[in-house]
Amino acid sequence: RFDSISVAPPDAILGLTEAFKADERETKMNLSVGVYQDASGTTPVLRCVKEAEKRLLDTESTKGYLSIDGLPDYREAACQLIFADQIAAERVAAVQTPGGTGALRVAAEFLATQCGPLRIFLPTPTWANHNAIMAAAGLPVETYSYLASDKKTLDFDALIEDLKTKPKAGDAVLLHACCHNPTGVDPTPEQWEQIASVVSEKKLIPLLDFAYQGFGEGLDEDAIGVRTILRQMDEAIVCSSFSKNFGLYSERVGTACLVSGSAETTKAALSQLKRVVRANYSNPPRHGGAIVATVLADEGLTQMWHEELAEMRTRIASLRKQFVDGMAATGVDQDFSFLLDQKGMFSFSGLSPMQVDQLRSEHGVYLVGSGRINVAGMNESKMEWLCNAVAAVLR
Ligand code: PLP
Ligand code: TYF
Repeated sequence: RFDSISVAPPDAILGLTEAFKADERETKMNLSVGVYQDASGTTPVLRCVKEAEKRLLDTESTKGYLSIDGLPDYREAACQLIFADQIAAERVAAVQTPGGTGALRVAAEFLATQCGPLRIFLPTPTWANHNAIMAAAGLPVETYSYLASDKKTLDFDALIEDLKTKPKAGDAVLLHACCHNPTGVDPTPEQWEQIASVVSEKKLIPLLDFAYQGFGEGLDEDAIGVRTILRQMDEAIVCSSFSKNFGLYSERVGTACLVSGSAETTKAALSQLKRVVRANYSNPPRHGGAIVATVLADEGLTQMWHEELAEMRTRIASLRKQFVDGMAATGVDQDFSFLLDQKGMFSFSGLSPMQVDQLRSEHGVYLVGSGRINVAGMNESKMEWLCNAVAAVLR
């Protein structure tokens, strides 16, 4: 029976990192997967995380199962970061999940089983895994316009028009809370107000994917989308992740938060979220959540985290600038200054699939086929080399 199984296509992004590792060229650069690399080219363990781990090693007294919804201190700290004091705790049902991906899957199964029948609307383009996660949970997927045809800016009129005309009351709409993946193009605060009014008027369920809090402009600044929606509406689901902002990629730490209008509704929703969790992975892993809870319970470690996060954020902005300047210095016709307005790790470079192929085969620079660049994978010491390689395929 197993001999009829066919080979599944590799993950369009993670597959590239395997190819990159196998590439024997000495000078190469991985700008595919969304992972932050420091100036030495490594993805560091944050100092605040190391310190929290030391403390945990001394104080942790059990490896017993966590409850289905995870560590209470973790959940409280995660919700505080997302909502600040805007939402009363009794209105938030939160479960600690294995990463942002786990949060999205829990949210999607919750929507499919508790709010259906409904469809979910994803922006075009979006993170490829969104489609897979929603489909796996049994949610029919539809799309709404996002990126303009220049591939550099938001087509806001088309977005609003689509949200007004395509979904029906009760459908869900997935919004990237900040640092849109793969484009780096985010709505302005005024645009968030308008998005929130349409989502509210149309009685849609907002599902906010918040995987990059702190990578755009700052922890609170990046929460503006979530908080604007929740000023205009009682209900939303937020899926957050500590993979990027704590560098806890492999520890799998995220949160699915459901906000409702009343404590009673929240209680019922939490019981259903826990039912989804039980049937998937029973309860979340302890270590990553314990790290986050330890850091955020300690003023000194929290301060250290803020500094380390700010360092990653400002370095990415500086890499954007160096790349734009470096490309201008090569003398190519293309102007890359649009990268300066974009937020987070990613931007579309505008390179065609053929140019992306050529960049990989001739120069050892790995981008995703769409031309998406992970700016956080660039490196000061190899910037000139990178710009020359990109210029070579543009000529
Ligand atoms: N959502 C978006 C938009 C992402 O880019 C990612 C990236 O990994 C995730 C969710 C999931 O993150 P995690 O690694 O925490 O599962
Ligand atoms: O978009 C990215 O690069 C990150 C990491 O299946 C990632 O979100 C990529 C692909 C994938 C899981 C995570």
